[in-house]
Amino acid sequence: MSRNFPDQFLWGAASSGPQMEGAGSLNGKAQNVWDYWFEKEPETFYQQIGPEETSGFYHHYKEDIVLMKEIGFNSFRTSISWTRLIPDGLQVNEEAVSFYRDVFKELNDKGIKPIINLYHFDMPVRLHKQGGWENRETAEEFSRYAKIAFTRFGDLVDEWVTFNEPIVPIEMGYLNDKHLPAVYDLKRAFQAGFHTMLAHAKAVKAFKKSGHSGKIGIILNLMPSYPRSSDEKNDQDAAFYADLLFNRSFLDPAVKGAYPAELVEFMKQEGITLSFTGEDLEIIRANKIDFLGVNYYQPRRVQAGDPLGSGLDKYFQPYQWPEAKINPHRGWEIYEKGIYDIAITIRDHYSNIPWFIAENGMGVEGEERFEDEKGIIQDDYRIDFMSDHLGWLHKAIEERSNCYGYHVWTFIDNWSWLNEYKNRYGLVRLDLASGKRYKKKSADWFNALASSNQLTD
Ligand code: BGP
Repeated sequence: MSRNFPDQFLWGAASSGPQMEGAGSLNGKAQNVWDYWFEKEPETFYQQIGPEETSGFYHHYKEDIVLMKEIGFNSFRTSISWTRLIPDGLQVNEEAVSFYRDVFKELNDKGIKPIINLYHFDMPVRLHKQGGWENRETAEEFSRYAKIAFTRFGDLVDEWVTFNEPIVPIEMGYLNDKHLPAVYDLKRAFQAGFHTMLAHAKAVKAFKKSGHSGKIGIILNLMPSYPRSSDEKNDQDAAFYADLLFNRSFLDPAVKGAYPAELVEFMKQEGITLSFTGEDLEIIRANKIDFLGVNYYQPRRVQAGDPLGSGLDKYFQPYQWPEAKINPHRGWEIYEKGIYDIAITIRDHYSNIPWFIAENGMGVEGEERFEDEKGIIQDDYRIDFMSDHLGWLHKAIEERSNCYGYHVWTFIDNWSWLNEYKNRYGLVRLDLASGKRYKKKSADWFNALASSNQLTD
């Protein structure tokens, strides 16, 4: 069976500056939280591999872009490194401007549309030390940074993203110890989340005011929430709260311009009072996104909360679905239909806003064992993963979902926040020691898919 995707469908991959560029402090880049954390506690990082050990896009972007073209990409998403562009928060780093301008030109020249994100978990250390997103001033600084990016690169980029997965630094940094500041504090989490949303809306406002003809959006990691049972009210409530806190807390204000009333109610229940002004809410209301990017890896399965539990346990608890298919390497459930459920939710509850899959991919540990005698990684599991998800995405598009693209995570094996190079995600294999690139089997499969705009079984 072959299934066609809409004309002009975007095919490509996503990555981020901090995970791919390398080049550490070269040409004036200042530290972000990851550089700082690694310097202080390298043992927290898998095999003590720090953020400087990347595929070296900073030096290799020309050959990488040639490779992207060979794999059939017509688009590519990466992020600007905030501390490379404005190291001290005041002065624009002209070396960084010329690097990014060259990259965007190179992409455009090859017919690969750059989709440029402003923030991918890389808080400048300078701001982190002043409270990061908990500090309202960070939203002001972010908006200044965004304006600089629009002015310096607006002629080369027409699809902009404010944040990638804004909830992740909140969840992992304020309800977990996987991002800095690594504390457990629900109130601080909400305040930091609010300032992130405010920063987003201020950047959207600046973009609209700038008169650029392009579009601006946000990328959210939406995890459809499924209850353990469909007839137990407590399980249903659990799914409702998981969705409210982890999906709708950014989705609703970004698309609809307002926080869900139930979220406000939740904060009251928890005794959380935020500091904000009426003007902040007005900025959020007036600056909705043009498009949405969705990162989809796995669903969230939950069961009834524990009334005596603490924190969010009161509302929901994780649930291991016995029938779940688990990616043994990353421990994440693989549930292809989740992509369809997201598409239908966006169609029916978020005015069918134009959206695209901004990340979907499979991380595998010890991939070298799948190498054939010619040295090519036979990653059929990755091909199946993409193909199965795309099948469900295609069905949603047939049912009127306004989805206009699919980006895989990722182009080339890259450094990751929590696992460094433990799990490989690339269509292209990176030999970390030599820096050499080798296409995996999935790269050829992707090229056939993108070039034909057609999924074939
Ligand atoms: C997403 C992030 C990416 C990337 C990916 C894979 O949440 O946007 O930056 O890292 O997940 O996750 P991991 O590398 O932790 O397996």
